[in-house]
Amino acid sequence: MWLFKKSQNPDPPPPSTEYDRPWRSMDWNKDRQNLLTTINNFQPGNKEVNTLRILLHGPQGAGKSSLFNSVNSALQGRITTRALAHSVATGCSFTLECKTYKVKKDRTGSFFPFTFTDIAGLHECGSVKTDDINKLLNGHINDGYFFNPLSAITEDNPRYKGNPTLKDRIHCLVAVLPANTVSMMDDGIIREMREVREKARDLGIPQVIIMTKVDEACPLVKEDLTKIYTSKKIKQKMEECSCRLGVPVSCIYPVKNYHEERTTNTTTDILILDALQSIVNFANDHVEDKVDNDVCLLKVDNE
Ligand SMILES: Nc1nc2c(ncn2[C@@H]2O[C@H](COP(=O)(O)OP(=O)(O)O)[C@@H](O)[C@H]2O)c(=O)[nH]1
Ligand SMILES: [Mg+2]
Repeated sequence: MWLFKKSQNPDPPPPSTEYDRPWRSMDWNKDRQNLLTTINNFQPGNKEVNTLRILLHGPQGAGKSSLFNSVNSALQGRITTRALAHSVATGCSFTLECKTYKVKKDRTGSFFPFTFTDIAGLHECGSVKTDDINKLLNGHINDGYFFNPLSAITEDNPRYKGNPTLKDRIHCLVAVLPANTVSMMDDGIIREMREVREKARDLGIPQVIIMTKVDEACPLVKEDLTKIYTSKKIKQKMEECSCRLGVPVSCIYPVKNYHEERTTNTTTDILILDALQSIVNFANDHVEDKVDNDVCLLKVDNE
């Protein structure tokens, strides 16, 4: 009798993993070309700074090198792997090079007016000293410097720049966190990331969070990347990143990097290019603000 009754009232369906409407709008058919055109035409607004410097920062394995490769791939229209992803570092005693990458614009040999500095990141057993990252933010460290996890750079080092100007400084800090493991991330790493973030904030450097590996965090998104802004799981992971790092959700860009693909595709490109456009705009606003501030200061001095 009861069994019969139960079959008449089946269990309620599991709650949906998707929202009815996306929380960010994106035109998956049109936006790629618009984004490419805008980025191709972009020029920094401050003539003293012809290249905007973007620093990638985050734990080892978060997808920093893959993010640079994905930006490069989306802009070139083919898969490229210039930054060595998943470096085979073993143990705790390796040194970490500060490497800056330019992105080639076209076959004439010109470059986009922005660069990415990729440093192997923070991890449990020895990382780039926070003091070194602060120096890097301020433009004191030249490319090719090998970070020593045990000691920070000293002023007598040949790669130390004594009097950096605005063009040498970092113009946007990009923190990279993986969606699939953000909950399990060591508190020490998060603390270090917050410290760097706070330092950047004190210097007025804008910041963006890139949340990678969305495909690993949500099966729905793995199946169909266009569901990224309707997936409840991705929203929840973004809220987690926001809470752990202390940044608003609006500064977080979820992306899937190219990591095993052989060709680029529109949806992956759009997410990468949309994040890139925001990063470049924030960096540009920062260098323009610096000019405005300097002009204000000059005016005050003259009064
Ligand atoms: N599934 C997936 N794997 C990724 C993604 N981004 C990076 N990876 C993989 O994660 C690993 C670490 O990436 P890597 O770029 O070397 O991290 P880094 O240490 O921060 O530079 C590599 O095996 C990548 O292929 C992503 O968006 N999705
Ligand atoms: Mg790397």
